[in-house]
Amino acid sequence: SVTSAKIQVNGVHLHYQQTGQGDHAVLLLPGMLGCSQTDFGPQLKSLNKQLFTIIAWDPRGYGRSIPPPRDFPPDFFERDAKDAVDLMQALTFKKFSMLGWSDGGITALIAAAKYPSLIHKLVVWGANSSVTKEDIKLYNAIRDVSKWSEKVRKPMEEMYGHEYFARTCEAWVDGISQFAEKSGNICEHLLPYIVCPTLIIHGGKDPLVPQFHPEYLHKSIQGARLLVIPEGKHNLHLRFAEEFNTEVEKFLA
Ligand code: TYC
Repeated sequence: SVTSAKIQVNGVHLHYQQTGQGDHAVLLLPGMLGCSQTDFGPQLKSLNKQLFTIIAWDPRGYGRSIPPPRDFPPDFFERDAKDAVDLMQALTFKKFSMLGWSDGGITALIAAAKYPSLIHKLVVWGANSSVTKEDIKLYNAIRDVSKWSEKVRKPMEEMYGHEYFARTCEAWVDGISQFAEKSGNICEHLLPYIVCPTLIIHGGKDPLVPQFHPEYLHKSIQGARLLVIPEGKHNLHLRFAEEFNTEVEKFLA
């Protein structure tokens, strides 16, 4: 069974879902505007519950961790990274692994670099450590949520209502574009400080995150492994859940 609860961390009531009884604690980190319910159904259902205790969190302003409403100050990824780590400490999981998707992958990279003694293993997919001109074009193409595919939009509108969803998506595009106004760097400077075993997964057909990004992560994180799922797109952990879960379980074991 999957339980749902809230706990106060850094002044916010963070919501999370939890399942499994294993010794190995694993935190699932959702993508932009995502949360445990919208992003991680197949992982909460099917990852091995004997081996792992699985926590899927809703970052502040996302999912059921509202209020506060979501905002995007220049350090929003660092803030999420600290919230995520402090959440796991509050739940008394001393050391844990992280599975981070997209923006959640960026958060996980930062957390692994800044809190190396707390992180056991790291898996990221659809993540990027910088924002390029090409990325900015792609971001602006999703600013208007009416252009999103029905399949991705519907669970978001059910979670947030149309208004909050549309407004927060625009705020996210502005928020992530802040990095391009500086050097484009999000967390490239932190990658050398990641010392845990790291698996980078990439969908060969990801239309949102160009292949350049996982390749950069692969060459910048010591000892990292890159796994490309040729037919995978951005949501490969949902569309190819069985293969994804199997690979992740092997890596974490
Ligand atoms: N980073 C977003 C997420 O967390 C996904 C995304 C990537 C959106 C690239 C647009 O151009 C984009 N799911």
